Amino acid sequence: CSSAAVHEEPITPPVEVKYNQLLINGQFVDAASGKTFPTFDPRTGEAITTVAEADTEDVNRAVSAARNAFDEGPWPKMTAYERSCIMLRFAGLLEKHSDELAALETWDNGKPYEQAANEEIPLLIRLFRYYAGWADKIHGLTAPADTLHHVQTLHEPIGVAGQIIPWNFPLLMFAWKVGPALACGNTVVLKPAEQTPLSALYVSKLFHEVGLPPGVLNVIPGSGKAGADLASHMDVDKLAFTGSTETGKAVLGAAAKSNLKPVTLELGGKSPFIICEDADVDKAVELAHSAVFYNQGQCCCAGSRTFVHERVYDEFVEKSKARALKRVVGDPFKKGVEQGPQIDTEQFEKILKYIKSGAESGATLESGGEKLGSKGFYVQPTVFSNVQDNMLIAKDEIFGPVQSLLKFKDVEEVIRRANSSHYGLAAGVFTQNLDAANTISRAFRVGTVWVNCFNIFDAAIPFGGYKMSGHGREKGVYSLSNYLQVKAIVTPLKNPAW
Ligand code: TXE
Repeated sequence: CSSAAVHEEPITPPVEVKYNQLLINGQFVDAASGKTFPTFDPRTGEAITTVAEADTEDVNRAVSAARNAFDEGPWPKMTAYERSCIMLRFAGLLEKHSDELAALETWDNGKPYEQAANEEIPLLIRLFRYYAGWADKIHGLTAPADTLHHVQTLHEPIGVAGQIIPWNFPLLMFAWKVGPALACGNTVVLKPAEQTPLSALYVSKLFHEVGLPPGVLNVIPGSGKAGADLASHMDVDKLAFTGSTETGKAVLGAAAKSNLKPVTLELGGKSPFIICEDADVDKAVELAHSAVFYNQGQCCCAGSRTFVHERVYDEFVEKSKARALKRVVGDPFKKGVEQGPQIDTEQFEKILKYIKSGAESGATLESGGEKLGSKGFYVQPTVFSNVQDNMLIAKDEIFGPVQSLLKFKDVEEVIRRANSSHYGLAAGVFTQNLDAANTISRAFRVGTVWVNCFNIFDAAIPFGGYKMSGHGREKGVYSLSNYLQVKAIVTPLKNPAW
């Protein structure tokens, strides 16, 4: 791959860290214990800054602020239109701070600046405008009863929402969670991932500048311990989590053992991408490449099992290898860089272990396979051919820049193989044949199917998993029901005719 930039001195990020404390009840405060933790620059492995580390006492303080803002405070009692206006003003201010936000996201996460600036920050803004649009359109209905009763429903906020997010898309995960919760009138305690706490603090400060009342949105950086405290808290009414399947199980268990709060989970994936025999191979190679390598391969929906029809398989392998060798890896602040470093040493080691297991289990290493540079967490774009379904690289979520190319003969066979996974998050199919596209899309046991495209995210497109990829849907109209209670109000009627 084209990787010269990895060996150069890191570019100085065009942004400063302004906020590194907990944000509770509208104020930046230190942790009760005074403890802090470092957040690292994935380009070098060196600390960017230290951040206040929330523990049980801080979780309690944040939940109590959110409780108060819900029970007494203005948020659920404001008109929906007033809430919508604050969210719209927030989106406007985000727009003004786009450059700093993109830079902060790149610095803390390692993703290409151009990706953050051109794709993620605009989508962040769009998501808040989308949810601001919903705020004053959420309402119940009336229903005809068999008895002499007037039946109406109210769609009410659930209360205090605990939200735990990962590090791969820190600001987008913030928007997917906070947007619908606030639009529906809930208050929030959000725990960002310990790897990437900076951007959530920054945008939450901006939110308060446009009139968000204190206590409505509290942000508590910290480890998994703070997340676990949130999940088992008796005063948290709803929990939303994105992360690993293993932690998802722990969160669900903690919710069950405490107050049975409803939980939405967005977990891992091992998404199949099926390339049919009629595919335009050049286009399919490019799409399959970006499906798996996007965001350094750190996407829950990454197309990490590329099934290619046997008639085009050899050509596809050659071209995928050539494309991976051309992938520009380097300092994510540098123009034209397609791939930055992985998030941290843990993920970096995990990926290299999977690459080793792929080679040992008999897959053919076509390109990559090594780390890059002497500093930071860079991994070569790696392509394996001759991958078999039972190999670990075809079963586990690697969460890195590793493409597995599998061969298939016919549609029925590939559907069965694509579905034989504990995961069911997303899938793709590439074909010019409408019947094949319809048959395959309907047969996939997954929450999102991309036909002749991949990784298309839009505020209106719901996202979530079947099977062990999770519960519930985020984005789109479906996301609102995660944050609403339905109350039926029944009143006797005197006159059936009226
Ligand atoms: O996840 P964790 P990690 C997958 C991916 C990755 C693996 C591990 O395969 O390699 O998970 O990543 C908080 N109670 N995904 O270790 O631990 C934690 O602080 C409550 C897929 O980063 O699940 C962070 O805020 N919370 C994924 C969040 O959970 C806890 C994105 C996610 O961390 C907790 C990221 C606990 N007991 C990783 N322990 C996706 N679906 O997009 C940790 N946390």
